[in-house]
Amino acid sequence: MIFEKINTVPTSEELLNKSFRRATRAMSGKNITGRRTALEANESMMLTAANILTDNLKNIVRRFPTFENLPPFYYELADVIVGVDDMRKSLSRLDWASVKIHEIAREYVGRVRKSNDPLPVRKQCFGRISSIIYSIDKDLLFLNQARNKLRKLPTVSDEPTIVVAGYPNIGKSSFVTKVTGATPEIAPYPFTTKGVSIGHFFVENERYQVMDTPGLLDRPMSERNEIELQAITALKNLDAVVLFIIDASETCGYEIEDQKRMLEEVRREFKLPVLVVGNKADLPEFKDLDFVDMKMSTATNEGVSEVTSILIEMVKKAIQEKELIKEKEEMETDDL
Ligand SMILES: Nc1nc2c(ncn2[C@@H]2O[C@H](COP(=O)(O)OP(=O)(O)OP(=O)(O)O)[C@@H](O)[C@H]2O)c(=O)[nH]1
Ligand SMILES: [Mg+2]
Repeated sequence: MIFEKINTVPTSEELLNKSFRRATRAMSGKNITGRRTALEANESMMLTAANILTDNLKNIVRRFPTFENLPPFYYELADVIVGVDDMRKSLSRLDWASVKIHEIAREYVGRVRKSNDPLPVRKQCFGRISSIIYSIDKDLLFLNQARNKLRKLPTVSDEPTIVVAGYPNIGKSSFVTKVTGATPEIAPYPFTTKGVSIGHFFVENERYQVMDTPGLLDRPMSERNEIELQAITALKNLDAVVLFIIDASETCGYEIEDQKRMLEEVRREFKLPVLVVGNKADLPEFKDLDFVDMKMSTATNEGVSEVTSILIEMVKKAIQEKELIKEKEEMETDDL
């Protein structure tokens, strides 16, 4: 999973406890008698505590991804789910706290050296460090929530993809199982309880990804909220085409008119190439429909490999067009 490297983000309380405990432990067993050893002891307690805090804060920041480098699909999902801007702000406040704590520790090391009684100086230092850490309490909590949500994002690779859509019970899973020849892997996807299932197949040494999207692309777009729609359109960042399956026998329990309406919505929302295929061609109830491009039966295999070949051609073409656009854009910026 792409975000699995992010560890739990500790609370401010946990951070402080950990660092002060360690600082105290570093001192235990040392025989502090004279002024000199007392100075050294307090000095090193402050430095230990500060180092542990700055190390911890830096580690948290480092383990979060650099959002600019994320594949666009994940960037968009991360943005929908937690807000990339808010994450950036919180992370930069952690950076700020880390710098500040380092400064405070150095300042107080200087003060301890000049003082007759180092204990109150050290206590004041810990007080200031604590209030810095408490001031980023909200950021730590927010980042931990973000982390928990990001970890649930699906493993979708940046490779040619076929997204399978259509009403429930029309043969989406049957198609995915047929072409990938295996039980697809189930990956979590925000807003679907069932997750998306992802399978792969190879043609001429090229790997293709097939996504079955139960609960995601099996009901009308008009029933969805804004966030859900954005999560769906994150898919457009993939090199993908949509296979829209119609149950032309209506044995799935949904009328052709409703299925057709959903198809129009999918076209509108996705702006991806769509292949419309009538499934269950083996049934006597099957109807030939004018808006359907091809027909198949995942039960008898009729038409399945033809549909797959057309989909592959469509993905290849989509990728070529994308590359042409990119080249053109690069040439235009060169001209400037
Ligand atoms: N006769 C016939 N039945 C089919 C065909 N394809 C699928 N079915 C049947 O239709 C039912 C639904 O198939 P699935 O592949 O589970 O459909 P789905 O679209 O994934 O359904 P959900 O995951 O519930 O949305 C099953 O009982 C299949 O056996 C077909 O080509 N012909
Ligand atoms: Mg299914």
